[in-house]
Amino acid sequence: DLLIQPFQLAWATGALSHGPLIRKTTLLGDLSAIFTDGDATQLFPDRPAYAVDMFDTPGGEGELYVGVTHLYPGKVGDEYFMTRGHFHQRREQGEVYFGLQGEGLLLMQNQQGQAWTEPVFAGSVHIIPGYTAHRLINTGSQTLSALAVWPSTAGHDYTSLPHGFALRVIEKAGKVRIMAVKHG
Ligand code: PAN
Ligand code: ZN
Repeated sequence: DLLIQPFQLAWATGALSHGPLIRKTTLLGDLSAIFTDGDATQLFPDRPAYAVDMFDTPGGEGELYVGVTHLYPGKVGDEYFMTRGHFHQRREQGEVYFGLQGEGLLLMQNQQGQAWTEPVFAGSVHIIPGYTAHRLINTGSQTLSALAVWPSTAGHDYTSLPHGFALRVIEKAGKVRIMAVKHG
């Protein structure tokens, strides 16, 4: 066949189509360890916090995965909904995120513990370097959706931030505040 139809992405919503898909939904109840008021996640443990849709494509050395994260709006206490966040198991492997809809932040942190954020919005492009943990945070009132492309061999390491990320993002007096975390 000389003309193969491509997969499709609706840029305004992040809806994927025309290819085999996998969806993984993460519930609030799965995330008690990441929020300051973790116990509050158990009030609504079955509420979806985010969903990741991926094209079910072959992995392997040199291959890339494409997926969209839909992070729903909400807060746990005063802390905005966020993804679990991770380093890649293959530490040197980076990733690119593209903001599609909604408003939020991409929190990044290097292996020296330095952390910073970038605003995520429709049209934003984020080059996540290797050796850098990353997490999305939804500071808006709509779903935050971001497209991601990453090496299929990257893997997820959810355990190597023993103290969590060094920044937290909360709402205070109706405003988004980025706070440094103090470890005792
Ligand atoms: C993304 C993330 C996705 C969900 O596809 O996996 O946003 O976040 P967590 O994996 O931290 O729960 C990605 O960064 N892949 O490498
Ligand atoms: Zn990643």
